[in-house]
Amino acid sequence: MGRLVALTLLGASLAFIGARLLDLRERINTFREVEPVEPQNCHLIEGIENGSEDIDILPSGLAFISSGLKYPGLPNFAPDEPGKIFLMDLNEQNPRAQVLKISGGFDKELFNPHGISIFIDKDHTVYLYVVNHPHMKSTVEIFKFEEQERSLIHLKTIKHELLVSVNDIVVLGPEQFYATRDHYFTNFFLIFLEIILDLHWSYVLFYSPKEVKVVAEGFASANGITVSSDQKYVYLADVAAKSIHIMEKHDNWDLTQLKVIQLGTFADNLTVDPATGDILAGCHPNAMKLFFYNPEDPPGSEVLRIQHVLSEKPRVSTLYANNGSVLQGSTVASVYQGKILMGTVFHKALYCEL
Ligand SMILES: [Ca+2]
Ligand SMILES: [Ca+2]
Repeated sequence: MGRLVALTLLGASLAFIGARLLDLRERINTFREVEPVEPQNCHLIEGIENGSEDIDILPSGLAFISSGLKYPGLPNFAPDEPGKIFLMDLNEQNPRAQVLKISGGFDKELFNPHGISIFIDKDHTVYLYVVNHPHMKSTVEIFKFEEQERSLIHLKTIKHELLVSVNDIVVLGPEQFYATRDHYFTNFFLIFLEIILDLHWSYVLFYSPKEVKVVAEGFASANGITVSSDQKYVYLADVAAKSIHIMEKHDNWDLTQLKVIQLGTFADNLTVDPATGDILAGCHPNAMKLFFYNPEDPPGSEVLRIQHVLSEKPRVSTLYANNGSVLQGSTVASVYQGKILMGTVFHKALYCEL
């Protein structure tokens, strides 16, 4: 009798896992291919070969690019090279990427940069906040940008027990930021379970030296985060749910959800077009190709523009789409005066004129 019960339980478990795996195959867009869309005058950025996961641009047109991310389960073509921050001046005729020197008491060998966010203080000092994964842990590094010297001075490392599996941040005040936790678990096997069971245990955290709290939760995998130009709304990409959440920001930093925009593609990082207020989303069209990398059939890239974000009917259009022949695994797109810069998890970076 005991054996019969055990066999029945085993059979039921296998059937359940099988059904979840079949469901997962659909959820990760296993069979999706993209139709190409390419703006004019595009070229790959020389010198960026190992990722450009996140990009943030100063109002003056200087772009910061985080490069060299090592993330469990995703490819990296230079596993022994530390990560870097590149700078590009988008006012130049042919903008080139240069590596920013880093000084201060900071272990550059362990630099594993992920999401980034610029903060400009009242005295116009520019700070770059960078999500870092030394030894696959999560910290937030604060750097001061020295424009003349083209360098970053490391000022501080922020750690907190709730700053776990951090993907992206958006800084809104001195040491005040929202951060996304993309998975609840940190163990690779448990992350896999979290994905196949479609657990919604990921959240958005508010951090300040005085208070740290979860301000929005229930996401499958909270990834890119940014704010509207007037700083009244927070935009969040739930990458695994293929959606963008529009949330209202309150004086006490709490967030309440206003609406969810379904995309049908895996939105990674989000930026706002300063000229229009539109959201730009760097997306993964097919997550299967991203996680099971095959150079013969690589993951593609897709950049969406979402207009009229706060209206009844936001309009979603495709700015860029490629099957991986040019750009693989796009994560972000950022615009400046008719130019667009697109980044990737582990591949190159593309610059186009719109
Ligand atoms: Ca970011
Ligand atoms: Ca991201």
